[in-house]
Amino acid sequence: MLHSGSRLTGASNRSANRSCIPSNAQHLRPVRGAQQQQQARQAPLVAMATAVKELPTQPIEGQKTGTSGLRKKTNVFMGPNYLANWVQSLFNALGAEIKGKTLCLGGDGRYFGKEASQIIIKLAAGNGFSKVVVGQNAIMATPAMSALIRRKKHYGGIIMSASHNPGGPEGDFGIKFNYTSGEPAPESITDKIYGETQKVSTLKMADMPDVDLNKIGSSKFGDFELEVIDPVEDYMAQLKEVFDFEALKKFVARKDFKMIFDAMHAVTGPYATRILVQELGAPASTVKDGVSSPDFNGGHPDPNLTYAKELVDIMWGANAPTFGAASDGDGDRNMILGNGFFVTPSDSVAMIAANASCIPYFKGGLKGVARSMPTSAALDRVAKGLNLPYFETPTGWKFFCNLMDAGKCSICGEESFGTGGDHIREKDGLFAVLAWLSILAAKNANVPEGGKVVGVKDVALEHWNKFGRNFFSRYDYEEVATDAANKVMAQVADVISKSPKGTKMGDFTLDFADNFEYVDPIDGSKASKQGLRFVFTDGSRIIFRLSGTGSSGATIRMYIEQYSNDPAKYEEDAQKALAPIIKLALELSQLPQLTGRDKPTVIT
Ligand code: VG1
Ligand code: CO
Repeated sequence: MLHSGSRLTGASNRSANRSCIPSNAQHLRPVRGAQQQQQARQAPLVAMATAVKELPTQPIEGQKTGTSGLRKKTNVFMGPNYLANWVQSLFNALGAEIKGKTLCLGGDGRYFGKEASQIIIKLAAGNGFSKVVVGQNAIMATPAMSALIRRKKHYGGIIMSASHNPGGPEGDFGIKFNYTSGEPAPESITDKIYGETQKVSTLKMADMPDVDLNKIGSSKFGDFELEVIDPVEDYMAQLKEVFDFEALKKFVARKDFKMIFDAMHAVTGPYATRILVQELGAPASTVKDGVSSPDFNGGHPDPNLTYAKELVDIMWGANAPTFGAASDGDGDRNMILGNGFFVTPSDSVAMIAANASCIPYFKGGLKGVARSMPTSAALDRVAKGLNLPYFETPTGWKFFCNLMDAGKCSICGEESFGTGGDHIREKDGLFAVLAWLSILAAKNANVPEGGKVVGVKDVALEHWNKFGRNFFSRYDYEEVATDAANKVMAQVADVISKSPKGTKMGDFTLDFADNFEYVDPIDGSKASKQGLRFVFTDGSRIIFRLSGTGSSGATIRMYIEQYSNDPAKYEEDAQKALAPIIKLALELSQLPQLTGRDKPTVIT
């Protein structure tokens, strides 16, 4: 049924508004002038879509963005006005520039995402966006959002995700904003949003019905347009510009090559199925747990050796595939495995950079590379070898984006299973998978089918033999009492304050110790207190940070790195090779005594 004035060009579902916004609207303020006001009297449903309700609200404490957006328990987000307050604060922070612009929307499919979308769409319309583009069923992987914003030149996007954190009513929900070049909002914006959350008083919501997010197409609500799109299309088009899909297809078709990709019941299921199975022709069984579910099947969609255990078992089992990979809740992380072999993310980004000529997009050479501070210096060694500029940034993808925008960085990565390139402005799980596939395809180009396939471990050994090996490990102590975690950090800071250059610590001699600070070389913005670090004269490092992505308690991250150029050691287990420096780190931090934890929750 079409209502007068409602130019319905696609799907629209006039179901009841079930948002948690209280219906005690104080003012009903027409925003589109007298004509619409006239219509408001004649056709209430249409008028609702063109009017804006101003709902009173009050600031809610603690809506501070962490490393990557605002993350809280789902039931907190579902509380009265919790989500709406943050989104309204975002729009207030962005100010007049949003008028008439297009906002993108989507998320990792976790519980509450669809309901949240309805609230966000109404707020976007009520605050002056002329259009919202939303992924079908409110789905949009994080890298896909970045690709969409860039390719279609949209104003920005809201991603509903708590990434690798568990989902569901008992799990976490999250939200973040990506800006015009597809990048996670820089701190200048997130600080402003937080400021707005402390004074927000009015929610501006378009008075329109809930929309059908299942059907692809456009709907109009007065002047406001909503378009539901295929969430894979732009992303795949982007990847096709980066990789040689024909060459990858040929490689995947080899009978002596098998791969497996674990989507962990999260957002990459439909993406991996389209790209790996439909485009590259891999068998359907290549994608493991490819059907996304709102609570990730009760799992923890974090692609590491602990939470992706099923994949690990397959890759260490009999008849293991040559290549295995996994991605996280929102599709921006990746884990790369070979047959019985784990590539640390720090090594992975270094190896991709060293082999970048296997990827058409990088054929002209790399502009530069960058890594987050706790990430091992394996990438620096490649940069030195290739005579490339390289950068060390704080933890969090947003810090890479100015470098990429300024044309100073082509490939970057974080030790936390994040790898990416300047084709978009987010870390990109499937990019890493296709990058490794491209490397393997190139290394096997001259290996006849049935010959000895060059595998992931062969690529790693070749790399270490050229550059040496940066042994690396991260210990995560999750859900530590905040007090105890603060004590550990205070203890480490205390040791730092008493340790001048030259101090002997175990077998190591201190070069310097500090709390990492970064001055962005492009805009001069400063980020301080980004991690306590000990850097030794041989390049070995011990680093402590508190996580900024958790929703309750504290997570302590301890990062350990030691370099070796002794070929006899290259195949040694990292935990064994690093045992003395790990012992030193635990001693100087007094972590076991202060937290009561004798072992970490996750070892990478
Ligand atoms: C963690 C990682 C960091 C990453 C961030 C977001 O942050 O350490 O490298 O950028 O998660 O990743 P923290 O503050 O918990 O250490 V994801 O996949 O959430 O978007
Ligand atoms: Co993620």
